[in-house]
Amino acid sequence: MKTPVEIVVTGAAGQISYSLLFRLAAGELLGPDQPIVLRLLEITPALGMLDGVLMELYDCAYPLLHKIVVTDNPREAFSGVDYAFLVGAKPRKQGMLRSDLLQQNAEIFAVQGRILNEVANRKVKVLITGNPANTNALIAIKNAPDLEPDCFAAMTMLDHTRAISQLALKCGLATTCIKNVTVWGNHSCTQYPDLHHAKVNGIDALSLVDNSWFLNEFIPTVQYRGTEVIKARGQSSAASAANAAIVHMRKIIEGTDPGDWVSMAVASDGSYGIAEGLVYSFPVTVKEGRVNIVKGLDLNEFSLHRLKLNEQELKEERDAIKHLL
Ligand code: NAX
Repeated sequence: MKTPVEIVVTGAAGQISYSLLFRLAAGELLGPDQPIVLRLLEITPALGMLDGVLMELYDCAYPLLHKIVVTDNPREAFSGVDYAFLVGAKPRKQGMLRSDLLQQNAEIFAVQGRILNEVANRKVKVLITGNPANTNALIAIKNAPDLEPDCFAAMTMLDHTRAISQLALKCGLATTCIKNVTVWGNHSCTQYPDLHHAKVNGIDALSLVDNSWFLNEFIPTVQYRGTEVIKARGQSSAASAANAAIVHMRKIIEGTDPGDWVSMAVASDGSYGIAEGLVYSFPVTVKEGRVNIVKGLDLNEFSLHRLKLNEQELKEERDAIKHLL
């Protein structure tokens, strides 16, 4: 039997995890012959609810699920992990300012970054989903000085798959016909879903759709999709977020398709004038586990302005938590 791969999921009793855990256990990340250990982290008050999830995981009798560790201790959860899905975060409550949410969740990611730094596999791949995801990832990176910054990314893959899907629906084609879509910036409503380099069956996407659809429908639909899902479902995106988390990690493991790229929020190297170190969503390719920002794309004034707005917002978030960096 192959050595089991260690995967931690935080916020394991939450709604995203309720989809994510079962897909991981079914082998959707690492394939049908790779056993896994699932390490589930929750806060103490949620351990009771996590018990129910645990029962259901056992009830599936997954052949690949070698062992399950349940804990409220991050050190135990992160010990030797190869892949870390940091989903757990405090939800925004009524009357809570975005800045309060930022402070409270920032503390969580400072602690988790420090502990990953101490006990995780040196080649760990960490995906931060908990919001505000970009800035949480920045905090984790800064608190994990012994791990390479490119071990970490924040999730903008859901925005990316939303963008692909909207374009495919508009063109009446399968999502596989769409390539080179980009989501730039922050995982917030400021994000910039960009079709200037996108191709539909090899043809420039913007030559197939009219500009007013791009500006007035496509961009806001992708930006506000999360809000619309909450309005319709009464709860935030969960299954689609879990799917995006798996797609993101699979791209890290398997690499991106030739001629295509995906969107990931990674530490900026200064590309496109974005301040170095900010965790910013770029078009990236992945080869042999290394994430490379796609360089040299031509950006018009409209796009540059959108990129700057995102940079500004992320700088403000960074400044609000600078005591943790
Ligand atoms: P839930 O509120 O259902 O679950 C979150 C879980 O995290 C809870 O069970 C809670 O007890 C746990 N938790 C809180 N603090 C923790 C800590 N310190 N350690 C471990 N666990 C902790 O939220 P859910 O719908 O699952 O969403 C989770 C996070 O993903 C939220 O921050 C949400 O805003 C964010 N999202 C991010 C997306 C993205 O694309 N980056 C999209 C979906 C989602 O909105």
